[in-house]
Formats: sequence, C-alpha cells, structure tokens
Amino acid sequence: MAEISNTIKHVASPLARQTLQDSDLTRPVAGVRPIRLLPWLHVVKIGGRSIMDRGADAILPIVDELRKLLPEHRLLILTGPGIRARHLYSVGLDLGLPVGSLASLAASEAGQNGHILASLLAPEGVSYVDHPTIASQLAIHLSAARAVVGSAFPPYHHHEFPTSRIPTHRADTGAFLLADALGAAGLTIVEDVDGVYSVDPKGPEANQAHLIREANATDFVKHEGTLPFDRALLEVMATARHLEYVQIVNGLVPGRLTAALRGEHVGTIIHSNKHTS
Ligand code: GWN
Repeated sequence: MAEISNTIKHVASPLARQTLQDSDLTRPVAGVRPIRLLPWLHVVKIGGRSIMDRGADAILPIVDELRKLLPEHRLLILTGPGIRARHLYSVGLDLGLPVGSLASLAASEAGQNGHILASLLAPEGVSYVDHPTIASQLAIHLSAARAVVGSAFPPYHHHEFPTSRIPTHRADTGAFLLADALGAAGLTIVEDVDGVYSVDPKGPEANQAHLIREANATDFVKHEGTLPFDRALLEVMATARHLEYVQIVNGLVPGRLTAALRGEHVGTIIHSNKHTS
C-alpha cells in the first residue's frame, strides 16, 4: 500500500525537485521554442476612440476594407474601448472603485464596439465571439468563417495590477498578448494618425511633430510624449515569443490597412525584442 502511494506521489518530472524561479535550472526543459498555434492568422486591432467613436464616417470605410480583405486573409479583429470607457473611468474613480472594477467596465465597452463591428460584417459570415471562445474555440470558428471579431481588452478583471488607478493592461496590450500567444502572422493596430510622432501631432507643438517610421519597442520606453498605444504594450513586446513587430496605421486613409496586411510599410513599425527561445 505504502509503495503504491509513493508511486503516485512521486511523479517523474525534470522540474519536480527544483525551484521554478531559476531560469538556469528550468532552461533545459523550458527552453523549447513555443509552437505557433495559428500561424496563418492576422490580428487587426481597431481603435475605440480613434475609429469606433467617429461613427459611420470612419467605421463604414474600414468595414468595406475588411470585407475586401477576407478572401486574402483570415482575421481576428479586436476592438478597443473609447469615450464611454473614459466616462466610466471618471464616474468610477469619483466613487473610489478599485482598478480591477474599472478594468471590467472599460472592457465591456471594447466588447460593445466589437458587437457593432461584427453586426456590420455579419453578411460576410463574421460574428462576435466571446473571450472563452477566443481562448479555446478560435480555430473552429475560423474554419467556418474568414474572420471573427472579439474584444481586445484583456480579461484581467480584479487581477489587474494595482500599479495605477487606471488599468495599465488595455486593448493594445491585450491584442499583442493574444496575437503572440497564438503565434499569429502579424498584428496591425488601426488608429487615426499615420503612426507615432516625435511629439503629439494633436498637441500645442504639432508643427514640430515628425512621423517616426520605425523604432524598437525599447526606444519608446524613453519617449516622453503621448503615445497612440498603451505603454504596457512596450513591456509585453519585450518578452515576445513570435511577433517580430507591430505596425500602427491610419485607418482613416483608405488602403493603409490593406497595404499593411500585405506586408508593406505604411505606418510606424515597432520592433519587438523577440526571445530566441
Ligand atoms: O460581454 O461585450 O468576455 O467576449 O472583461 O468579462 O468586463 O465577459 O465581466 O464571455 O467573459 O461586456 O461579462 O464582461 O466585452 O470581457 O463576453 O457580449 O465575464 O460575449 O461574458 O472576459 O463580450 O465581455 O468585458 O469581452 O471585453 O457576453 Mo462583453 Mo468583455 Mo460578451 Mo466578452 Mo468583461 Mo464574457 Mo469577459 Mo464579463
């Protein structure tokens, strides 16, 4: 009897008897390069404030462009939150809600924007799929349709890091985490500016702003001006396993998204610090 329970308890594993904190010890096992789950997938993140909040004028041309891209690419289209999340933040902060509550509230607006976009693409067989479906049934949905829409906001909820009163892991970060975890072919972030500028192109020093065509994620960590994406995106790009870069493009200019998905350099390319293992 004692022998049987010993066999059960002593599961053979090279990680059984050592700390998981020491990468020198875990590397022989954990150094294997992760596989790409969906290597043919392109992830497109559509900005909430930059595109969805503009209504029909901005949304309909993007929908038209996405529709035309479907024969060429299989897409996971992810939406961010916009002005309604700003309102939720201000009401929630005024009430003293914790950051995890604010994360869920903002996430729900990202989802609403996804539902709007999916409704417009429904004639093409595109549906909104929820987070659990993205987590475990994405492949079958993308076998049935050329694209699906989901929320870009990561479902951290009350696991959101309490390092700031506003959630730090927002839609750009969520889109990158998903695209990299899936081993997707690429991530394109659709905004309302041509890319990242040296200074805010909508701020008081707009006349001095020049477009940064290409840079490393680490270069932007030092960037003091406003950035058209979450700063936490830079942190997750530092540990990327698959994605070598993301491209930020202007979704208000017809054809930019199409060109980006064809591999053309039409916005700001941010290189990740891809891990070799
Ligand atoms: O509700 O639009 O998914 O895909 O972070 O959680 O706040 O939820 O708390 O599957 O699980 O509002 O209800 O909502 O956007 O996130 O979803 O329609 O538990 O399909 O129920 O991880 O969509 O929603 O907001 O994404 O980003 O029911 Mo919504 Mo979002 Mo739907 Mo989802 Mo959150 Mo679920 Mo979830 Mo909640």
